[in-house]
Amino acid sequence: MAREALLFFLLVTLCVALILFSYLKNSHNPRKPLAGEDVYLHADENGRIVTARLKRHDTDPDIKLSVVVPAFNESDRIINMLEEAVAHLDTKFKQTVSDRKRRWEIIVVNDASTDRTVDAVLEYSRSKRLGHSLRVCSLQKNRGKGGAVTWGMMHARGDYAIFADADGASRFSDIDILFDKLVDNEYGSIAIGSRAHMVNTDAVVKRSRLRNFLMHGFHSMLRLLGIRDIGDTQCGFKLFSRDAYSKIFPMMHVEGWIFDIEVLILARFHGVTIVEVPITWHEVGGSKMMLLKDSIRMAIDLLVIRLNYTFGIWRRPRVK
Ligand SMILES: Nc1nc2c(ncn2[C@@H]2O[C@H](COP(=O)(O)OP(=O)(O)OP(=O)(O)O)[C@@H](O)[C@H]2O)c(=O)[nH]1
Ligand SMILES: *[C@@H]1O[C@H](CO)[C@@H](O)[C@H](O)[C@H]1NC(C)=O
Ligand SMILES: *[C@@H]1O[C@H](CO)[C@@H](O)[C@H](O)[C@H]1NC(C)=O
Repeated sequence: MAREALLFFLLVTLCVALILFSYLKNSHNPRKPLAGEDVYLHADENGRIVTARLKRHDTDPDIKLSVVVPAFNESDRIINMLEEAVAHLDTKFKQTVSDRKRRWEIIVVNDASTDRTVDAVLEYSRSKRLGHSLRVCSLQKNRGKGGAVTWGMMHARGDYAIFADADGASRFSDIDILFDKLVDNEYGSIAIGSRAHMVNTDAVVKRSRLRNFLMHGFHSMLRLLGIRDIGDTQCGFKLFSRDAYSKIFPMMHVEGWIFDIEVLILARFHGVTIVEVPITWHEVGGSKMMLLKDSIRMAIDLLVIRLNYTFGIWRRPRVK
């Protein structure tokens, strides 16, 4: 009797291990680019919408900053965010007062939206004559925020690159604070916006109880599995030096909400310096996170990231 029980137990364990293994094996490979994803749209000087070829790992010495904006069904919110960003970028990135050349680019990564996101962005670009400075790339199939940011970062050309949410929850001009705090480091550096200083303020307390409960759960799990010394890993406002973003993003696997954690883990592996900088944040209506479903996904992803690097299944870059 005992022997059968043992056998049964072994079988069950084996099955569970197999299922888990095949899940891990199949569900977290970085997606290969699909046909039609290697181009971007922009509005030319005459206001025509033009298609051009995207180049990976390209550089342009004239571009100081690339801004990557993931957008999924954002036609309502993204224009406000772009306006705020363009206004700030146009005053900030000038060599001289009369300099009219734009030394920045915005890359909007449309993650297979089914609304008017692309049209709205191109219309805006045409009205502001942004030309090559605003590129719109479209993923053919939805990849999730991590996939979209990764795609944008692989095609950024600036000395620095930041990703920022399309909902404008962070104040774009806070990028100045991030730049101030960015450390010089030959292996690259990152300044991440942080809302950790707001935990006991209205903005957080007013959020629903479920949301806060999940947030605390998430943080406990993070402490166990991931990153211990960063107060807010999930803020959608992170600035990278070129050394940092060009090393980190080609190695990314995670496509979902939790990709920030993999970014930070990879940064550590690469010897990149991370500084956390308090920024202004206001909750914007219309979030597309489905609380319970996304929390469960995040928990699973977090476990996968940890296991994967611990068992050396994902290649760990060498730290010098
Ligand atoms: N690419 C991609 N981006 C997404 C997806 N869902 C949301 N986003 C983008 O991720 C950013 C943040 O999305 P929100 O829906 O505002 O998420 P949120 O719950 O408000 O997140 P917080 O602002 O941190 O509270 C926006 O730029 C969205 O367009 C998705 O499925 N794919
Ligand atoms: C980790 O991810 C890789 C590649 O995405 C996959 O092949 C592997 O099975 C995963 N394994 C674990 C334990 O997470
Ligand atoms: C995106 O927008 C379209 C058109 O408004 C809508 O039909 C679709 O359900 C939306 N999808 C999501 C995931 O919000």
